[in-house]
Amino acid sequence: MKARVLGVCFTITAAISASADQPESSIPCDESAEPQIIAYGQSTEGCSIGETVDLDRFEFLGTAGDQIHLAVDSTGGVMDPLVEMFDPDGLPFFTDSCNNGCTLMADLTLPKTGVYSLNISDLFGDNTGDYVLQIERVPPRVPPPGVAYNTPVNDSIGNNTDYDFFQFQGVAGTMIRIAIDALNTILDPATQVIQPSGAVLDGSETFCFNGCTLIIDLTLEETGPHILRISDQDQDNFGPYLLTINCLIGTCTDIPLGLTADVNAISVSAGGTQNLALDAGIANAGDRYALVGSMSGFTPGVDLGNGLLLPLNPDNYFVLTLLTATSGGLPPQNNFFGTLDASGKANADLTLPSDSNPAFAGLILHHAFLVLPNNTRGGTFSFASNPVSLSLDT
Ligand SMILES: [Ca+2]
Ligand SMILES: [Ca+2]
Ligand SMILES: [Ca+2]
Ligand SMILES: [Ca+2]
Repeated sequence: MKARVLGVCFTITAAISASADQPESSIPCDESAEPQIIAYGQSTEGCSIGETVDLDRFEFLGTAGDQIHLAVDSTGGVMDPLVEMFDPDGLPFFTDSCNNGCTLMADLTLPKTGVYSLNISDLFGDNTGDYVLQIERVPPRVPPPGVAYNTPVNDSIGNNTDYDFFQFQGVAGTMIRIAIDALNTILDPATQVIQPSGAVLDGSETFCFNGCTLIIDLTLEETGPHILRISDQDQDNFGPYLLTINCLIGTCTDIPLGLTADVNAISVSAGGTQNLALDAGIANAGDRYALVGSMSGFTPGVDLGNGLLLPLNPDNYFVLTLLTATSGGLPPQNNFFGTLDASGKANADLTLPSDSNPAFAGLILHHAFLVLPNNTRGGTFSFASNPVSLSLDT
């Protein structure tokens, strides 16, 4: 969401740190273009049950076995969201509702692969009101940013239904502390940790209320990348928060942080630079990488096989960044193609000169990087980073 991305300007820091918000994706509702396609991780914008008997249609692509979380937040205060879902064969799959401006939430496992239909209306057809729909896959397909131990991260639950995901490296037997400080008076931080096996870590599903700091100590049971989910309990509040993961007992190692930016907005009139830090981990030391971009969003992205997703939607900018990759990128881009150092890291930047074309204002660029196939790996991609946004302002 643009407004939220812009709000990040005040977190600008001199050094590259994990202080910037991860991007969110939304689709504007269009009553005349139903059924509307919604991708995992997206929320709707401007949807409403405009008449008591209105019904809004959506479709999403699901894969058998996907665990999804569905949320419909009735933001107008009175509408009773009724959700009716049909599987790819058109058979009823899920129906539920709640009352009086509530948030309807459901965790479901998809039985089939294909296009699911989802209808939203008002229970009993006697209320109207705005709402937000969001469908998340848990864990997400878009690679989440990495979090290093003992390194604070600022982010936010951008709207009530937002789910934020992070990755950290876990070592079985170590004890860690996850602390989430809600930076307003209404956010109710709620968590879940998903282990490398896909199982939820015992004791990791917890929350506290009303701008609290949630502190949980967990003994890890598996070694490998863990996913941390942060959301608002009951999905009826939003706000910024500060996250830190600390290692309490044992030796904890950091996960590759993926792609990190120092700023998320540049003014086209004043100009500026977005510094990008790339970290694919030591397993990719000495390999070639390419930073690629999109002007049309990061989800659903491009499936690279091998369980990897490049979180960028192909468009003209995407093609242009690919074509210019071997020369280091487009003219404003520096080191968009190169070789990772002995730690699997690199730096790149994108500089917009002052008095750039005012027509660029309002654009949101997304970038992510790929570690390119090399012969020792049999020609497959080995790493795709999280997406990072850059909002071009007036
Ligand atoms: Ca409608
Ligand atoms: Ca009703
Ligand atoms: Ca968020
Ligand atoms: Ca809440």
